[in-house]
Amino acid sequence: MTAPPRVLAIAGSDSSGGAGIQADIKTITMLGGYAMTAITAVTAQNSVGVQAIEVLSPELVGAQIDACLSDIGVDAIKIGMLGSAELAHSVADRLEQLALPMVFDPVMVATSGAELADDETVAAFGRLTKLATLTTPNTPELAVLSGIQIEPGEWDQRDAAEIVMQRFGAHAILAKGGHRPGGILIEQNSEEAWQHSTDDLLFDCLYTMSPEGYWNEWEFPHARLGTLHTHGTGCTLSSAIALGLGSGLPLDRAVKAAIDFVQRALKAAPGFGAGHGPMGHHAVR
Ligand code: PXL
Repeated sequence: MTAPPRVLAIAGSDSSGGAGIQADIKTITMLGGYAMTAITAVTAQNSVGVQAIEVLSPELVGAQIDACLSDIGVDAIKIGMLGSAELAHSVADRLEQLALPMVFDPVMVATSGAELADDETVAAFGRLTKLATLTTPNTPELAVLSGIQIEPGEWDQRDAAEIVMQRFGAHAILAKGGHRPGGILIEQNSEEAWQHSTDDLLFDCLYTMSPEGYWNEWEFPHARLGTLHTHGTGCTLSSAIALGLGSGLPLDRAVKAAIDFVQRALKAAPGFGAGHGPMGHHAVR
């Protein structure tokens, strides 16, 4: 039996199990990997909201990372919620000493629950964006990182990705289309629930810049599924990509496989909770 890829998720805990480190462990495990964690923050939350957050100390987060690296070993890293600019800087200090595939999901949630988009955070996120093999912003996060407004229309998104690359020296950006308008919502559980035409598609776009300065881009069209239960999609996507990179897949194939996993987990959502409930990682075979 070949050894499973070892993936370290540096991210926050979601008590309700749908997002954060819990989504990372489920994703990595269901895809055949070995999941390890460095927990950055503990959140009390459920499908209707976040009730409390406490960010852990940089020392404790660093000790968790070192514990995994020094014994089990790590094939790829996923970075999610960091919760403070200070913690983001200290994680960047630690990761700058490593040469591993890294996927950075630039989650902007602060201890207060408010958006973390101040100058210090953007600077620290810039360092992580430069280090990462791939950064996976949604539209609001891409707007913060690039400093430009992103209106409907693909060109703004591409311009924003190019600015992030120039501003921070980033190598690759996956601009997630889920927050953008477009794509007809398909009613969940309706007759035609999982049948769709091209009108129902939305696009995740992967942009890369080679060290020699060559630009490349890929579009990944997929259905916008008519479901409330989207909690944890970003966490799931980024840890699935990290798993793919850790198992040696090239970036575009790791992204494609991860998008497929998210789609299948969305379709298998158990319908728990009164709000935006969890996906069905457990049922993706
Ligand atoms: O998807 C962003 C995210 C990341 N990390 C934690 C979260 C969430 C969203 O709920 O709870 C811990």
